[in-house]
This record gives sequence, structure tokens and C-alpha cells, in this order.
Amino acid sequence: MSLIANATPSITGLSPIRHDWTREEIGALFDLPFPELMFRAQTAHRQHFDPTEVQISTLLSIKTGGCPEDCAYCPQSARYDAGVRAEKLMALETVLAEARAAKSAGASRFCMGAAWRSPKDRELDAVCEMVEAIKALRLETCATLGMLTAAQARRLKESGLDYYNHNLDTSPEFYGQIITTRVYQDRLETLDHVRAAGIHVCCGGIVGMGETRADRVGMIAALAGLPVHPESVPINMLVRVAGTPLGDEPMLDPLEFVRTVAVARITMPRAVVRLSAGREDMNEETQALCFLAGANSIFYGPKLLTTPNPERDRDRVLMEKLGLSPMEPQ
Ligand code: SAM
Ligand code: DTB
Ligand code: SF4
Repeated sequence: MSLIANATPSITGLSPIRHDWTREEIGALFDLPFPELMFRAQTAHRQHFDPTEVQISTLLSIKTGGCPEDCAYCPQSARYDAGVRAEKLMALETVLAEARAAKSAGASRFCMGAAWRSPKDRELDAVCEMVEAIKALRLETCATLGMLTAAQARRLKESGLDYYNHNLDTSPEFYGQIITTRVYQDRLETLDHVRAAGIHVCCGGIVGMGETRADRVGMIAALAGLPVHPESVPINMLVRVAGTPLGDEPMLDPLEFVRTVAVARITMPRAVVRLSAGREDMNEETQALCFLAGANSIFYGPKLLTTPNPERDRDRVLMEKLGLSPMEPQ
């Protein structure tokens, strides 16, 4: 697979994997007439994936609320009153019970989120124990715990962690309007540590935070410009939570969300692109367009970290209507 994917396009017929996308080129993709954009996205999608398969992940918040960071979108920041009660790190057995339930409901990956700026080593040990136990259930594992040192990333790799989620969130220019307690460079460094440790990278962002089209272009340029593309790219539609600074943000035009998914697919053709947060507020038609635009992963189960996600039955019906089936672990 990797031999073929890395070969030149003249031999394989595949488009080359590029890391030098300019903002002008990415802007031009966003500007394409919708049918052209969708055609380009579907062409890229079919070169690397079966378009009828969707990767299924389930999320669990293992440490909720009370976070010292000031991310303006986040209901878990201690600075905002979004009605989220701060809790301690969950016990291993509780997490395992949730992982078993996720597996029997059909998930192939179990993703654990913690409302930390960065984990303390003692906290990391507890998460590593969870990773080992979840791997033993034959589930893929993912964690999102905030910033990591190089040594912490290696420790997670030793425990068997498959993916680490750490988002760039938005463009470098808009970032300072959303988060002030850590900088873009901090995020890039954590991503370097994760990559160097040999863990698959899950890295994407959020749209609908009041950013401009140019910021969405800048976000995709930053993701597609990483030295190695993330294996997984979550595109989140902002979940507008009352009490956060972005609680009253107007909703982004869903077609602009679809365009963002399509441009992520074209620029990072080998990545699994996740139609991530925000599905609860999307109708079936918008979600179907996201799959046509190259999205091939979802979070499955009635809760994201603290906010609602579609009920499993609703997703089963949608998958059936669209003729989509779960992707086997790679
Ligand atoms: N605390 C860690 C961190 O921020 O790196 C890990 C958990 S944090 C909740 C993971 C990601 O969830 C954030 O980077 C952000 O992209 C996404 N997220 C948080 N709140 C969101 C919201 N209201 N809408 C959409 N995405 C959100
Ligand atoms: C990601 O990009 N989106 C997920 C996951 N990575 C951790 C989180 C979405 C959170 C939505 C708000 C909430 O439920 O608290
Ligand atoms: Fe904390 Fe993560 Fe929420 Fe930011 S996104 S406030 S770091 S939990």
C-alpha cells in the first residue's frame, strides 16, 4: 500500500500527495462551482478509499470540565459557566465498561478526551493503563489530553495508543481570537512529538467560529502543510454552547461546511476525514453531502464529550438509507 501510495503519479495514475499547497490554490478550490468541487473531491476520495465505507469512532470524556484553558468554543473551560460540572478522572472499570458497550454497538475505535491543558505524568500513567485494557478488547484507541512532551508521547506509544487527537483548530491568524492561553507553535510541537513517537496523528479544526473564508483556507493550508499529513482529519462544526463566548455565534452556512470537507479531502487525499462535531444540528441532506464531499468517518453514539450527538438508531437509519457500511480497522 505505502509503496503504491508513494510512487509517482505517472506510474500509478494516483495524484501525488502534496505538502506545498499554497493559500491561493486552496482558495481557488473553495471558489470552485459546487459540482466541480464535488467531482474533484470524489475523484480524490475514490483513489484511496471505498466511498461506501465510513470509519466509526466513539468518544468518551474521561476527565470532564474545570479546564484552565480559555478556548472560546469550549464548555469545559473553568472560565465560562456553561453548566458543565468539573469531575475527576474516571475509574478504569467505568471507562472499560463504556469501551465494551461502544464495541458491541459497532465502533472500531474508542477515543478518550480529557479537559487538561497537558497531563501530569501520574495522570498519564492512568490513561496508559486504560489504553492497554481497551486494546485488549481489540478496539483501536485514540486519546486527546492536551499538550504532550516528547517523553509523554513515547510513553503513550508504549502503552499501545494508536491515534492522538490534537487540533490546530483554525488559521494561525484567527487563533489568537479564540485561545490566548497557548499558542499555535505549542500545538505544532505536540504534533511533532506525537509523530516522532510513531503514533498516528488525528488533527483538524473547527469552522463556524466567526472566522472568514480566508481563515478556513489558512486552516486547511496549515493542516495540508504539515510534514506528514494527519492520518485522521476531524472537521468540526462549532457546537454553540450557551455560556461560552461563542454561544451566540450565527450558524455557518452548511454548504460552506461541505466545501471545507471537500477541500480537506482534495488536499489530504489519504487522510480519513471525519464529519466530526455538529451533526446533531445537521439534517440528513447536509450529512449526505459531506459523505459525497469525501468525509469517511463519524463519531457514533448519543454524546460527544459533553454535548449531544445523534442517537445510534438515527445514524443506523441514515447509513442504511445511504448504503454506507462500517470501515474495517486499517
Ligand atoms: N483539552 C484537550 C485539548 O484541547 O487539546 C483535549 C480535549 S478538547 C475538548 C478536543 C477538541 O474538541 C478541541 O481541540 C476542539 O477542536 C474540539 N471542541 C471542543 N469544543 C468544541 C465545540 N463546542 N464545538 C466543536 N468542537 C469543539
Ligand atoms: C474533535 O476534533 N472533536 C471531538 C474530539 N476531537 C475530541 C470533540 C468535540 C467536542 C464537542 C463539544 C463537546 O461535546 O464538549
Ligand atoms: Fe480545555 Fe481542551 Fe476545552 Fe481548551 S478545548 S478549554 S484545552 S478542554
